[in-house]
Amino acid sequence: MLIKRRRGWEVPEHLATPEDVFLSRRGLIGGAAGLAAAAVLGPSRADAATAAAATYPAPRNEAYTLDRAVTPERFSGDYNNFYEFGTSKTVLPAANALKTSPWSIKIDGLVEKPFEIGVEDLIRKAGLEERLYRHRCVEAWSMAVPWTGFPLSKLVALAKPASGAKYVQFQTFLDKAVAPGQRQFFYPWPYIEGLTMEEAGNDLAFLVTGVYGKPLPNQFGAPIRLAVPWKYGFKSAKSLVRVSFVAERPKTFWEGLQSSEYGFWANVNPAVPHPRWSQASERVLGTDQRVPTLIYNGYGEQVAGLYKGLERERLFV
Ligand SMILES: Nc1nc2c(c(=O)[nH]1)N[C@H]1C(S)=C(S)[C@@H](COP(=O)(O)O)O[C@H]1N2
Ligand SMILES: [Mo]
Repeated sequence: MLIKRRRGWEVPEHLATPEDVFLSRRGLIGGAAGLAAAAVLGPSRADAATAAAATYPAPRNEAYTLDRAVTPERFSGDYNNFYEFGTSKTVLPAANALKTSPWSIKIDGLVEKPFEIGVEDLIRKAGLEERLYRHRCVEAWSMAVPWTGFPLSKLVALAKPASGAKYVQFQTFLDKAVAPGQRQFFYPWPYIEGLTMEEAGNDLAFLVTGVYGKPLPNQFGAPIRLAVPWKYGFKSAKSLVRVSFVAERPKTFWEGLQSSEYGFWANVNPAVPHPRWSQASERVLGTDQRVPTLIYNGYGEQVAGLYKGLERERLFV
């Protein structure tokens, strides 16, 4: 995402979308990924990697369908926003420096009892499913991906929030030694995002641990990130280390940087332009097409009710 000048989508586009790439890969992944991991990692880490890969692909939840082709991984996996690893879209090599296992998340704030839980443990408790979701970046590009994960509401239930909790705050890891972007003091690290409790309880709010039928590659926000598909992509914070239940609205990363352009609510709305560009349409990654953007990114039926009575808020910035 950009503060000034350059616009993310003004990048030359190329190549067409083969719609069968993802489907053909699915059949292979369970066995092949484990074997490949064993070959690359050697015997000691191979067992853990094989165990993790064995839970993928997870069963598809058919309630979440798409109106468009799944974006092939070679496009979505090499065009990422992950400012911890730089401001270009090519963060893949740098992001691979992040060690994502073991990894645990702190659950704290207004909860019955704060605790820390390993991602593997969390996955065992919550279970995994696959959902096809659209993703709409505020920069007006989009993709459609098969995320694997579990509803955020399951983590909320484990956390047992107190009645005073009004918001859920998400925090990304902070480690200047591995994340060169975090050495730039201009940014208000760590990356913080937030949802209201009601938003967090909506079934669409999803914690993601995998994509394309396998554990998340680092550039997508491994080992666990958020997906809130009715909001602009920056709400979907990556590589989470802490989830806090709080009484006050969190001060989010992008809001801290440029609140006139990136607010707390950030619901997708084609009729409300960004101060510097239109949000009426979007460029679909891996294609040369622009398609009309939909209110709440097409998820209005599920989420519009969350905003009744909040009409005076800046819901779409
Ligand atoms: N920690 C962190 N989370 C982040 C970002 C980031 O820079 N850092 N970028 C956001 C933005 S702007 C988008 S569009 C999505 C991109 O997700 P993707 O790279 O998996 O497509 O991640 C979001 N989550
Ligand atoms: Mo974004």
